[in-house]
Amino acid sequence: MRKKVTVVGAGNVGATTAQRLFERGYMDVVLVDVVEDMPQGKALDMQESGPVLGIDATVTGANDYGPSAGSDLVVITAGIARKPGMSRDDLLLTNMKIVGEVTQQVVAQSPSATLIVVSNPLDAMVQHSYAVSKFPKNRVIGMAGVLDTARFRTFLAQELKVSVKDVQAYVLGGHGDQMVPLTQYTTVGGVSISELLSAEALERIIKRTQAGGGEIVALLKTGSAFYAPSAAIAEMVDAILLDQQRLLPCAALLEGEYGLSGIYMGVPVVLGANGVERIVELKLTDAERTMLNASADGVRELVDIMAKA
Ligand code: TXD
Repeated sequence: MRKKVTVVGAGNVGATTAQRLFERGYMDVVLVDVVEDMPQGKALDMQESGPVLGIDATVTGANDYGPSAGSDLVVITAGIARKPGMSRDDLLLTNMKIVGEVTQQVVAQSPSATLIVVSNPLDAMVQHSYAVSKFPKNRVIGMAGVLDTARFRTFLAQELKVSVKDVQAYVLGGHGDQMVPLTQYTTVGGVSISELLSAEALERIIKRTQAGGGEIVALLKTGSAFYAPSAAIAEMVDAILLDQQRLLPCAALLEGEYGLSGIYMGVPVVLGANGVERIVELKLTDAERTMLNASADGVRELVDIMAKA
């Protein structure tokens, strides 16, 4: 039997994710949104690409969670996205309500699913979804680090004129502006980045990466990034459903790791059939630790606002 994946939110990120997953061919996809007929229309359009692509998997659109029942994995992209001038934190209370309601419905239909939360502000939303779901921590994961790292790797590859395949990097911390790039673990074909790039060039690329989401928002004007985000989600879905044991930066619940507790934060994890198989603790410099703590304070502030709402 094929695996079953539900994507909640059929907007830019959700629909593009559904397409990427459907085109892998090894899973059936259910696309859920509150907008009447829209997920059904997108799903039917995708389904009709099947004969051309040679794919027999199904993709189903719905406005309720019945068709999602028994999903192996659920991706939550529901919510509002940034417009120019908005920060991710401006989305907090609106998306908290949406992500909370969505999580309740998802859990009722798919009690054994692994959840990948995507809605922003990411670290706070995944923490909220974890609390509402009452799932074990290994089965509630946030997507941000793979995207932030992909942006970093893109800019490094362009600067050095090398293949993106050879650029390895890890980022810790909150999504986007709060990310902590680990330059000591950034390599090109195993060669440390400090051997290949000046400190100034590296700093410029880090700044561009941290503001990478905003750069796209400013260009698109009506929404935020979705091609790279959906590619990042699909990589995580493969890692889990195909039990690949990939080492990827994801938002995971910390319970003492990196000196932090009771908070979701981007860290390198091994992703496999059990979701977060384990968190990998890397040695940090004092500067990196300070940045990570600042990032954690930012997430805690949002979690406190949610607790009072
Ligand atoms: O790295 C990351 N984590 C991110 C996060 C990268 C890119 C986008 N990121 C965030 O994902 C973004 O800030 C938003 O909070 C979400 C979704 O972004 P997207 O660009 O897909 O937003 P859209 O196009 O506005 O789509 C959101 C859809 C839209 O169709 C709504 O009708 C739907 O969500 N929606 C709902 N679906 C189901 N149930 C409920 N309650 C609901 N409310 C809205």
